[in-house]
Amino acid sequence: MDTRVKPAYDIHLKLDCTWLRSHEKREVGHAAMEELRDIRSKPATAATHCSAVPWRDLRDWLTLVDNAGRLLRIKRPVDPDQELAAITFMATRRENAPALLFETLGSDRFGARVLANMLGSSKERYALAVGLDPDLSTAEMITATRNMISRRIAPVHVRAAAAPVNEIILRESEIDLTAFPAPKFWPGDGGRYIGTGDITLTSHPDTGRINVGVYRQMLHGPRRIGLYCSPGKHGLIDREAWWARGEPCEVVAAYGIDPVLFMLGAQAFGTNESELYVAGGIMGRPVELTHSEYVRLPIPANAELVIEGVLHPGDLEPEGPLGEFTGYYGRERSPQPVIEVKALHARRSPILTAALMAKYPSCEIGAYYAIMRSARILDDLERIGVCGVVGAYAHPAAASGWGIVVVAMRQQYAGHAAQVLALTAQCPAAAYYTKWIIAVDEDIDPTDFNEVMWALSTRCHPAEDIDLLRNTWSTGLDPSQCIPGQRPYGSKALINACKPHRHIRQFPPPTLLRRDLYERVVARWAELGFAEPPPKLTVFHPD
Ligand SMILES: Cc1cc2nc3c(=O)[nH]c(=O)nc-3n(C[C@H](O)[C@H](O)[C@H](O)COP(=O)(O)O)c2cc1C
Ligand SMILES: [Mn+2]
Repeated sequence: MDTRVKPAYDIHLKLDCTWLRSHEKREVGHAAMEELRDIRSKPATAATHCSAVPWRDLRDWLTLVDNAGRLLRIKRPVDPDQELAAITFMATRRENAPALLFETLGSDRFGARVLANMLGSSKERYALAVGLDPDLSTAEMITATRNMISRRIAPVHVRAAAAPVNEIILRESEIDLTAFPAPKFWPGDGGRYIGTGDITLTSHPDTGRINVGVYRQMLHGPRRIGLYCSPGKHGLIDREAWWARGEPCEVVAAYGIDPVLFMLGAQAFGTNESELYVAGGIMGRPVELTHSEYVRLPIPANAELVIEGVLHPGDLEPEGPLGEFTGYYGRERSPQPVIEVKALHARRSPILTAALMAKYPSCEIGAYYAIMRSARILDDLERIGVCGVVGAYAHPAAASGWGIVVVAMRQQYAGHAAQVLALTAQCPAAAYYTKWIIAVDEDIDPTDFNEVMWALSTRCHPAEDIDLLRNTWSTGLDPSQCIPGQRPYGSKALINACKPHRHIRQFPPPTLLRRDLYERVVARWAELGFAEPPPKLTVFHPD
């Protein structure tokens, strides 16, 4: 099935990896050239993997969202100090709320706008971002995502003069970031956050690999921004490597960014892998970068607002806390590195992307994250080689997809469900945080909470079917693990909600429709007066 919508334009980009260090230019540049040739040599609609997304930047994508009726422009003045977050939270207490473009913001002196709930709980906006049919089911989007996330396309370089982000360039003392409507979200937040729906680029001094990470950034002053990277994050590894050499760590941060770079910046890949290549693979076209002025990193050519800066060893200021994706405040205020801003690039009336962290469905880490995490869990299980896994879903309502994973399987032998549960619980994509791993049979759609509740209530015998793993990988952001001064050792419940394998032959048959009757009713559905389409049933009474 070609699930991609057709690209709206052709790609004609000049390839020039001049930001790369000379020793890797040849290799990476050559690979990129090969991949571009590959893209161009095939007709755009020939196969799913070579069509590009039908947008070029955040503004283009917002037009698609607007045309789909999923963008609300708020023209009335709104205070970025907590009021913007309050409106966003209240507007998103139901699933599939529209994206919110705040066009008039108190305290704004730059003519900036703020986009909130960019993706949130909307799998349709995820589909519009990655070029899928928005009507696909969640399970179909997970399958398509597995395909896309495995591709790599090298970024390309566009001339600085042609880069939209260079409409306005300010240097050193010309810069005053307090002119931007950086939101304060929750009453207990430690300050205004210019960066939440952001991306931060750093490089590793040994390899030159450019990392893209979403790390929060608190505004300290006109040219000073706090950068919080938690332990193990690649931005922190890069920073420590530069500082170990006695050199400052250069960074580029974008505060208004397209949805694919935002989504990829929040996914963990290998330490030596650049998210820029994965983003290209997902978009079916290269990420466009351009030259910076001060640092040796590239800047995203189509971003809305970008800063170049440096982190100096020992330059720390108190940072945080911030209301988190768990629905609680995160870590205590602590000294964190500060970016000294050297240059600013912006489009006119830039759109800052702000990510509200809150409990579902108000959290920016919602549908997209659940789909991507599920895709990567299924990739891991396939790589391990366990048979019979037919689906998985990391439900977004479970703390943005971190808390619960449901895995659907075809039971093939005694002990099979226990094996799938244990492997799912500890596979790299699912091991962090996840507390509840639930195995269901293949007739249960793991993305449908009602089906999962049914399986738990009718096929699971708690005294027999629950095992615990102790001292597992977790995070202090889990409020049940936040004892100050202690490392976060988590635990996991493995819940077998499959039909008991021992008694599978005696297990009562479920009440199912006969297929011929289902099809007859589907044919009569409209005639019977139903306006909505009939439900898609896939499991029927055996003939
Ligand atoms: C909106 C949002 C805010 C985030 N804030 C932070 C943060 O402040 N610090 C952090 O270390 N990770 C944060 N993350 C998670 C990282 O983006 C994620 O772990 C990502 O994998 C980091 O990239 P890396 O793997 O290249 O280090 C945030 C994610 C999102 C979506
Ligand atoms: Mn990374």
